[in-house]
Amino acid sequence: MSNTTRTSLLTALASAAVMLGFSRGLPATEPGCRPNFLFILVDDMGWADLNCYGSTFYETPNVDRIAAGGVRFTSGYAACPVCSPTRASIMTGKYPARIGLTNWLSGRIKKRLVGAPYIKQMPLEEVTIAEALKEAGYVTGFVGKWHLGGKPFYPEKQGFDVNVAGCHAGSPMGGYFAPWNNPKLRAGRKGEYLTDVLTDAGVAFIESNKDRLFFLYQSYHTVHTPIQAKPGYVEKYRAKAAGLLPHRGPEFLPEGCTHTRQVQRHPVYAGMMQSMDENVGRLLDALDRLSLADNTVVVFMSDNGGLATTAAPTSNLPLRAGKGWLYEGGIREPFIIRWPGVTRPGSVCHEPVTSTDFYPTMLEMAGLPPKPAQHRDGVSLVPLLKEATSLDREALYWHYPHYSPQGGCPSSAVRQGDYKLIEFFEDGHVELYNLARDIGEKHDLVEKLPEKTKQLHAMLKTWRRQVGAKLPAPNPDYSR
Ligand SMILES: [Ca+2]
Repeated sequence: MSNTTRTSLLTALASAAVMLGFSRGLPATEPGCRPNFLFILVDDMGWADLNCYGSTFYETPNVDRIAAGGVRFTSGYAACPVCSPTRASIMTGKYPARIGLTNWLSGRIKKRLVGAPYIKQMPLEEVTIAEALKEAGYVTGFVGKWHLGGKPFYPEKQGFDVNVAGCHAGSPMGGYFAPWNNPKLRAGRKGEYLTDVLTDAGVAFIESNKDRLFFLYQSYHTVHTPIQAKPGYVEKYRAKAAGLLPHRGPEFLPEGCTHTRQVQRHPVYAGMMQSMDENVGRLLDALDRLSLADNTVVVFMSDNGGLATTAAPTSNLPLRAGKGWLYEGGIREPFIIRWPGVTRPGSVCHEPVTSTDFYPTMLEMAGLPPKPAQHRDGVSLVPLLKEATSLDREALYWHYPHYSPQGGCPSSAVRQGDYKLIEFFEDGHVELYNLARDIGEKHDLVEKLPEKTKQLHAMLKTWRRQVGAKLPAPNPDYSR
């Protein structure tokens, strides 16, 4: 065989390999279709905070661009009403109760009960979604808030090739304006805004890996406290709020031992939302500019409900309560997936889905085999993204056996179809709601539907046994 013939043959074989998707060492189920992933997680943002979910005060044209090109889920949930457990559920595909990480790191409030014991880091034994994709040839980047353990458990120990800013802390160390004090982030220049700097890192990661398969997990600290925005934006929204008609009815209503905000018009929070949205736009623009958008899946969600009680910068209405509670305001999230060439632009899905589902979904999108040890709680959403209308799943579950700083009490919940039952551990009472008719959870159906109540309560108790959920205990030092 002549050198020319051999070269032609090798070139032809290489082209065929690329067409068949073997170019990166593993076969894809759909030739040449293995996508990049840009996963954008926002902290503490509420279900009703985006224009595409109904907000008329905040301005989010860029996040709305993701929804316009993909599927917007109306019943997308976080696996927990506080930070760290939901983050662990995304990384592991498991319910927080199954891995024993059920509270934010590291909080423990005692009242009538002592919160259940929980682990203080995501175990290294878990095969994270980053490890699974890295094993398949993806370069993996983490930018922003981690909050899943100390140094031995940082992102670089959990499958990420690059870690910018990911550390033990749950809030920006030193606030949103430089100087900050983050061991994994360069010193900021005076006046620099954290959300902008994290996007610089995300865009740099995309640019330097534009010729490789990549998974970028862009995990913004915003819109978590401290509520701090650029002064110009604060002025803009102060003027906007002043121009609104007075809010009809009270601005706050009682919720347990606290109160819930009933209207969105906090100018500083609105300024944070604008910075968040602009920076999401910068990431999307980078994908467009580098001609990567058509082969990049974009996911957008928040890790728990909006902060609507206690400090209360936002309102999750029509949902009840907010971060730290198992009412819908604490767990229902903006949940958007854009998969170019697959998702029908601007579509809406009402099937209940949750943060444990990303793990099996992303593996299937990448044409990778399932990992049965990790896929114990999540379900792949690929059928829904391809226009199926429902999933084969019995129910969704939550277990938050702790008091939250926002007034939430130790509780568990189950949602099956339109019905949701919440069990409160302090006094053992349960509440039942029909979310299709009563999204605001105002009408408790326990007395009206005793059989349904019994059935869901039994399912919840069985599930807790199956996952080894730990329960809170009486507090011997408690006195009224
Ligand atoms: Ca959070």
